[in-house]
Amino acid sequence: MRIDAVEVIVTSPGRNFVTVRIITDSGIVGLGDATVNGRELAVVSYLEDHVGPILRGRDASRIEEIWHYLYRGAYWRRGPVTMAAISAIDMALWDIKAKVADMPLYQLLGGRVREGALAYAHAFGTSTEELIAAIQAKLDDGFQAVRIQSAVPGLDGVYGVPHGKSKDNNGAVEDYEPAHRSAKPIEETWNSAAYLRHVPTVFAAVREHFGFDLPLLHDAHHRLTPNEAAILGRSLEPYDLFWLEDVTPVEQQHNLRRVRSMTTTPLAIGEVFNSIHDCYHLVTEQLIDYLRVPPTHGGGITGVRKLMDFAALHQVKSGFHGPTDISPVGMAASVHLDVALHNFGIQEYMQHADVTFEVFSSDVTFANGQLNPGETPGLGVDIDTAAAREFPYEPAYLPVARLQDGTIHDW
Ligand code: KDG
Ligand code: MG
Repeated sequence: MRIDAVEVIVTSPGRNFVTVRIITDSGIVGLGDATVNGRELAVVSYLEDHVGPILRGRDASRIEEIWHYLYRGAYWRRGPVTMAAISAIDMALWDIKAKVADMPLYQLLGGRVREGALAYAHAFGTSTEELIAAIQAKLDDGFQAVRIQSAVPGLDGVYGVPHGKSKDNNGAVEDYEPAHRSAKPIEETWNSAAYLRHVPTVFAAVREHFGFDLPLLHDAHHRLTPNEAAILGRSLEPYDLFWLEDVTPVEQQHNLRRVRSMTTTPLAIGEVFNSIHDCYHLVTEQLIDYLRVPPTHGGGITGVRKLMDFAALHQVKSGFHGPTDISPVGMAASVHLDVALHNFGIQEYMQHADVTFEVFSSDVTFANGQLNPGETPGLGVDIDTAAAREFPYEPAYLPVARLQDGTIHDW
């Protein structure tokens, strides 16, 4: 079975998505997610100008070889753009292989090891009362684990607490960089000292209201120094977090040594990683508990399966990134892995806007706090190419953070 064409579809139903469609000479088609939030068109060029032309005519069944052809066979390796392109090709080839086998993808990964994948929702509030109401709404929706983010007194906007009212972004319940937001990044202010003082008070109020059975998570979005991260981890220990995420910028893996030695709060990292080399020391030195790199950015099913098997040797579990900028195609890939990986931890699940499903269809279901991939052969997803054309690309960016004196701050 030969690859006839590699199509790249850019569409913005609620937000921008880049989807690869591999068409084979047998007529079987596979889908892959290549979305890199805020840098979408760079991946489109990589795929259309450099990957598609060298894949035409190749044997679509040789997934492992194609992975190495694109990764090892290229002089310029790694990086988010290259790896998102490889991820999408790999995902589409696994979709095809599972369709040929007439099995849902998770069966080719060894079959189920659990009945469903525990998912966590996002809850946010500009006040503690609003946050408590938002958590309750997620529990009412069936979630059994919640990430909580709160505005910080004195700061205009904090990432993770969407600007404007929820439900007004093209019907999105929650979204940080929706289509129509603005052609340039918005700017937010940041003050680590104010944040470090405020967050423990939020957790105290939430634990007081909901008790200790509810798994709670929190994301620091890479904003802290190792020492600040250690202070935060220690101050949150009484509130028994499921995890504390992305405490420091990611370039320096050794940053986590200080954090780890100072606090027993579980740590998660890796939504911006794209290869095993980004987290080798984090894993082998057991500096983290959960690894966040999803199949959309970590080299597809092939890349992330290897990464998670390696992590399993060091008791590190998965917690794949699952915001709305992972398309329904990428989400399906994650959920197939979630039910098949022994060292699954939890799955992030930000629900897409209704308008997203005017373009994509997906067999992924959510019930009793868990996600399931469905039984359709392949990934269980499809894209309506005519509907996709109705939602043209619009520039949309992640915000930029500045300190109150104007200095640009870390992501
Ligand atoms: O593309 C980046 C966003 O999806 C990300 O910042 C959201 O931190 C995030 C998360 O944990 O989902
Ligand atoms: Mg995050």
